Amino acid sequence: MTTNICRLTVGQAIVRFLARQYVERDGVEHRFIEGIWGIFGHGNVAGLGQGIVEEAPREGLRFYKPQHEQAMVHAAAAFAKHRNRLATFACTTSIGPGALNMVTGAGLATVNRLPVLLLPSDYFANRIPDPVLQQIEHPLERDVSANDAFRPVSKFFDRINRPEQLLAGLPEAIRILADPAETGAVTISLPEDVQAEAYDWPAAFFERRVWQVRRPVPEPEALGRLVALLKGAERPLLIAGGGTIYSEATGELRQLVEAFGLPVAETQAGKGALRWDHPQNAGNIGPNGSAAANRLSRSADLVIAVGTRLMDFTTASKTVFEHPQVRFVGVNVNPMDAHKLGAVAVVADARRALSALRQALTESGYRGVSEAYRAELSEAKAAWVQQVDDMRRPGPEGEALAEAAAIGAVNEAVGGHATVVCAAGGMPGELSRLWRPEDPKAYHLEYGFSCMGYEIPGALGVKLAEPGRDVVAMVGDGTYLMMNSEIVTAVAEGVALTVVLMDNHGYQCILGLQRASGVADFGNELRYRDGSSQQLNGPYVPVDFVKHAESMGAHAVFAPTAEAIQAALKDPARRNRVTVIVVPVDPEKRMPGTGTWWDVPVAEVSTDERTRRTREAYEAAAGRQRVVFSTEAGVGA
Ligand SMILES: Cc1ncc(C[n+]2csc(CCOP(=O)(O)OP(=O)(O)O)c2C)c(N)n1
Ligand SMILES: [Mg+2]
Repeated sequence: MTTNICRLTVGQAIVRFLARQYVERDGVEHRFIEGIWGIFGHGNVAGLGQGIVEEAPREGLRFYKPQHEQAMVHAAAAFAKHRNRLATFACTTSIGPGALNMVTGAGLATVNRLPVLLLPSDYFANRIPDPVLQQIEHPLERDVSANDAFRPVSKFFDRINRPEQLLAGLPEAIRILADPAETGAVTISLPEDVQAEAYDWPAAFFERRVWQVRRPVPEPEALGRLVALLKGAERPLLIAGGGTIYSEATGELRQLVEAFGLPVAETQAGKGALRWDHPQNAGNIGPNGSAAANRLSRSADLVIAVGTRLMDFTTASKTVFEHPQVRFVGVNVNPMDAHKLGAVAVVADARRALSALRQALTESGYRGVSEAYRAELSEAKAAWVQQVDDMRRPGPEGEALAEAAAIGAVNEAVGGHATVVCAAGGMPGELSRLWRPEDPKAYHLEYGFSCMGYEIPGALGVKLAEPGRDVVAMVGDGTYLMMNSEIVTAVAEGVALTVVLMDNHGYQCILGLQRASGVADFGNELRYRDGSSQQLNGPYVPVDFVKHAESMGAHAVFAPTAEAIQAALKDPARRNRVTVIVVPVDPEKRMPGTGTWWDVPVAEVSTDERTRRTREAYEAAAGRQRVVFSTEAGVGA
């Protein structure tokens, strides 16, 4: 029956299929693949590229062209993060370098558990013209290509050597992308000849399909164990991770912690789960955290970790939980995360788990934490708020700005509902302490991969996800020099984002780390070579970032004071154009440490006395790491 058959190329079929995939959660449908990003080359221009021009307009799919393949994956990941993983983009590249440029973006998406669909092209399946331009010829394994580099950084990988393989490959790709526990980068490698081949597809393959996004309920036994542990605990602490926000569990979180007086510490991905000024919000945990949250973490006897991967920046490399009998409960849709730190695992959707927990606690007669513990949280929080006020205040007039004061000025000007976007450098550790989000989408930190270069394409992705929101990318000068060219894309798309660039002459956070590791200063600042010196120790290399940004079509402002920063941000024209605000900051006005530890190994032997002393301190600190936590029910028993 010819009516049940569609004859299309692989390229055309992919576009038509992707356009018709939807996800549904809480009774609301979302188009899952909102558009296609691509950079063309011989690998995809005639295959998938032809499919896009023929199918995408008819299907209502928009095409975007970035300036760098890595950046388009960042934009897609940021878009998905802002939309709580209910929508993303597909990304197409040519073979070889274009494809490999996406590998870093794939790693970022997979680490952060964000869905992105990658469609790199591959060399010919028929292998007749081999070796083609950009083909790596593996000497032993003819079926290995550059795209095999995607395997370790993808949650699903398929190579389509015959058209009909798509019939199984594409639905599986969408299933994994839409699954809250399995999601990450999904890669479908497309040999260039196969992309152009036609096939008689069953029409049913292109029917509109709605994928249900799972919200698994907690098992009653697991919930019962959690209730028993909580009732026996004297100093419980809840950690809110990114999963709390993706699951839209922030309302449930608030009700739970208000009902029982539980303190909440946030991770980088979880910051904003509660408003910064919510009385139960102790602030961020770990080496980038608040004094209040870290104080409570040290003495907590029960830690309920919700929607977090428990990375080293959350656990202070496993030193922040000092209570000898501390127990963990992992509430996570992903079993691997739920079981970390020897936790009692509640493998469930965060929203459903928190709601079930509140109900079960109420039914059990639980009255919440003690008055003394509540008072301790309030006092610690009040003291911390005061400290942050002090750190955000600009110094005396005429002195160079500290980065902390510049961040304070930005936050004052844009308020608690603009989305701040950041990923790498010193700023993540400053923003986590200083920024004051007033809703769960106001703080967008990519701190799973902490990838320099994410910020500007990431801000573009956020702006596409919610065009009405004010979006501010905070970038270091190092990050800006690594990846700035999506400013051109934002200009071309008419997407009004703002970039605040902190110029401190190079990689100051790594210089700080170098000093803390007992290593002499070298190789981190942007300096000229000093004569015949082996190191780059000459004067700073000046870069005119204002001119650079202007050359790409942005409106650029030099803002050396808190007032100048605020004036630039309050300019109403900012809402209609790409703005780059260049802020010179004093590299030596660093924020004070948090008194927590981060495991960065120090050289065991050295001719330098400083390094030897640092190694001693390192060994003492490493000795406080807790490698194994008890899995026995201990709290209150
Ligand atoms: C792609 C990538 N390369 C290297 C690093 C390691 N790294 C982390 S921060 C940093 C320096 C960032 O410099 P800048 O953006 O100027 O921020 P600052 O340290 O001055 O705050 C480097 C090299 C990284 N996170 N990502
Ligand atoms: Mg810098």
